[in-house]
Amino acid sequence: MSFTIDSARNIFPNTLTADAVPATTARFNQLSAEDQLALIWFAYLEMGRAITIAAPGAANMQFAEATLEQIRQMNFREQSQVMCDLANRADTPICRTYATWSPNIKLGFWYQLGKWMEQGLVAPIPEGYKLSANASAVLQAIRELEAGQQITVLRNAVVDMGFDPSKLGNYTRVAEPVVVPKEMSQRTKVTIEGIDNATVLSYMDNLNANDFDALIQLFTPDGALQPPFQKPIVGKDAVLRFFREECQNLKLMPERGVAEPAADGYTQIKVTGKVQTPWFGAGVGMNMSWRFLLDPNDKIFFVAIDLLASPKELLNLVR
Ligand code: ECH
Ligand code: GLY
Ligand code: GLY
Repeated sequence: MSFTIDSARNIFPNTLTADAVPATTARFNQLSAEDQLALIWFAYLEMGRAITIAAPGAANMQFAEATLEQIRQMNFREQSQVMCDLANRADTPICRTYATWSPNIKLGFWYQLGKWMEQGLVAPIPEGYKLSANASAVLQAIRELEAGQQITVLRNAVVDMGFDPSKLGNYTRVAEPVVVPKEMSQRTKVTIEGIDNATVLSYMDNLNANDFDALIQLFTPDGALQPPFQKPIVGKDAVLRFFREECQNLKLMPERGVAEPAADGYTQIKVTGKVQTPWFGAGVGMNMSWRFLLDPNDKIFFVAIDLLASPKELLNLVR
């Protein structure tokens, strides 16, 4: 029996992922648009007391600028309508534009609207707005998550807003420009307790250096990458596009791992450690695992990246 992407997804089945994230997202999605926006506003204010969101880079904002300007010119009623349309995934010109943006552009767009809401330039959540009982319960559930899970729920909420991209037909994807890879002299090398596999070490180092061309060469032509809470992205072209659009300036800090032979000369390797996003830097360390399945030539046939249920899972390397 040789591996398929589907069978590869089941390596290291004892990995406990943060199920609270999709569960909370599902409850969030049941709420009215007004409740969704108000809930995120309250969560954002509360989180902002503990952690700081980095301002989006200019490169990131230029693509949202025209839409942001258009919204800034509107009156409060129209602005509230646009925000509700986005939460409702309505079919409007702005919701269609939003659908073409990469996650970081969507996040940068809301970052700017949030600033303008604070400054009184964009319609606030009405004073004294009272969340429904369900929305209050979802907000409470978010409060009880660890920070890495909280920011994942927020990111997912933002990514899912706007018109459904799969209904757009042919369109041009809009993402921030790809940065040049780090200078060789600026690069760092990870060490992972229990792991000396060169492919896994290069994966971490190349991703940390934004060297996506070197990174993609570690994959088999039909190789796949499964981001947290998503279906696998299959094939070198699609994986490379994902790296360029969504994986710049991440900081991977793997800590430990285990490697063992699998069927047909393959090797399965699980690594656990922390990951930082450029949006929060050292302020939020996400507890992650990587589950690699390497072919007999040590090329990556499959890698799943998971957000772990708790810090305790960092020590769980059983298979
Ligand atoms: C306001 C009210 C109205 C509604 C809204 C508002 C604004 C909300 C704002 C939210 C901002 C949220 C942000 C969240 C950022 C989260 C980032 C995360 C990143 C995780 C990345 C990971 C990467 C893992 C990977 C690894 C690999 O090896 C391969 C690649 C990859 C308040 C106005 C909406 C402003 C900024 C969670 C885990 C390790 C899979 C990528
Ligand atoms: N400040 C985070 C980003 O632009 O990706
Ligand atoms: N997907 C990378 C980030 O949001 O920082």
